[in-house]
Amino acid sequence: MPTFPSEKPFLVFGKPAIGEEEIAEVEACLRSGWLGTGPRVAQFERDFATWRGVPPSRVAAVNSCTAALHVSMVAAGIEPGAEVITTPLTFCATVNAILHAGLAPVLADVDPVTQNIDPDAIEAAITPRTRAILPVHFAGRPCAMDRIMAIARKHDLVVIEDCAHAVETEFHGQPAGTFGDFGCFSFYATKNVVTGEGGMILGRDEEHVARARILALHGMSKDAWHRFGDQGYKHYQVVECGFKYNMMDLQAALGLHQLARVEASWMRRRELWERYDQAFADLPMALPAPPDADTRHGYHLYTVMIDAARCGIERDAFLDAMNTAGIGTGVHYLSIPEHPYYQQRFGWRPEQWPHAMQLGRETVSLPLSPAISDADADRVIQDVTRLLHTP
Ligand code: T4K
Repeated sequence: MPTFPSEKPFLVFGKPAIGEEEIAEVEACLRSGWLGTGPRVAQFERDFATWRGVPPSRVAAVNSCTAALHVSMVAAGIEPGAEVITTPLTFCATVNAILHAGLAPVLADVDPVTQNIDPDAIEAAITPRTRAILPVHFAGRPCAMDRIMAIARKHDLVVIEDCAHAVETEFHGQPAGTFGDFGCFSFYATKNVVTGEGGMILGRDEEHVARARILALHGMSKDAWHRFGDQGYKHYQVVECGFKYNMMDLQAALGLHQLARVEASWMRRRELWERYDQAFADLPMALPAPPDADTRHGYHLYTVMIDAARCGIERDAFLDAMNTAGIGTGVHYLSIPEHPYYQQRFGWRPEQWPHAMQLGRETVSLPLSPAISDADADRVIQDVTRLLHTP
């Protein structure tokens, strides 16, 4: 197999685009001496609520999307052992959060074109023990929320949207995360809005969100910022057995400016997406399906399918060759049943969900960060084209 070693610096997949504003805000936070949950987190929550068009009382910042998913399922009051239907084509956190909440994950296969959970497969997976659906807006593409919400209403199910890839995503003009009972966002280092580690819960019901906020901080009625103020010390009460999932001001210091640039970053990733689409149009590899009408794609992952028969190269060999060429890539994702833990615990086999299995064995994510330049993108295009054109 041909390789094309490069003299150029390694092009990191998923490199976060951190600006001077973020660096200055983190420095100011450090100099202020208040690093924990405080005014910057409160401001980030308000800005995020404005971004998604909901009142601030319907959002709560946490330290990861995994935490947001876990706390949302607890705050939704789903009885222990109940079944939650989700997708096999996702990061392990989606399924692990269901287990952390004492619930039972049930997988429903994806649509091979959209890579999102298939509503027909959801309907087929419903049993008398089903209590919730956890769709993932994969790669930033909105799930078919009209059909999923119709199924949820018909069977009286809770819906918790995994929006880790979907900060900008909309379905029929409505933001992802505002359809279900809860929407859970990620601000991990490689996500579209970055706080390093971080997450946000957006809830339909203010009381549920208030409970989630308390659960995310040990079950305490007051956080430190509200305990120590000009009016003297205020006692807190532990009203729940909670978790340590609160976001720090240090993280929010990044988020404030990342969110302020969310539209510009989205436009840059769309530019790169279209650049790839044009350049790869005649190559044998399958490209991401174009965004559906009346939706807004979050452009989080640009995933191409390396089918060895069509492309003349195995997916993993393609990954290695790109790495040798100095281009970082990602794999989102080997399907959940490919992983030994779930095979041993549930007896799951990848073949049971054939679409997710095939996508997981062929997918390659190409660099799409707003931190990459046109020249970087042209390098990616050149090396991909060379690899797929070389007999
Ligand atoms: N639901 C879904 C659908 C998710 O994708 C995730 C997390 C969650 C829930 C849970 O969200 P959090 O609890 O984490 O907020 C990997 C996984 O592929 C991704 O799905 C996962 N998302 C994330 C936590 O980990 P990648 O593949 O984008 O990044 P990673 O960590 O493999 O790094 C890729 C490249 O990025 C590295 O080669 C270098 C670069 N990088 C990475 C870091 C951490 C940097 O340049 N700087 C950095 O600081 O996510």
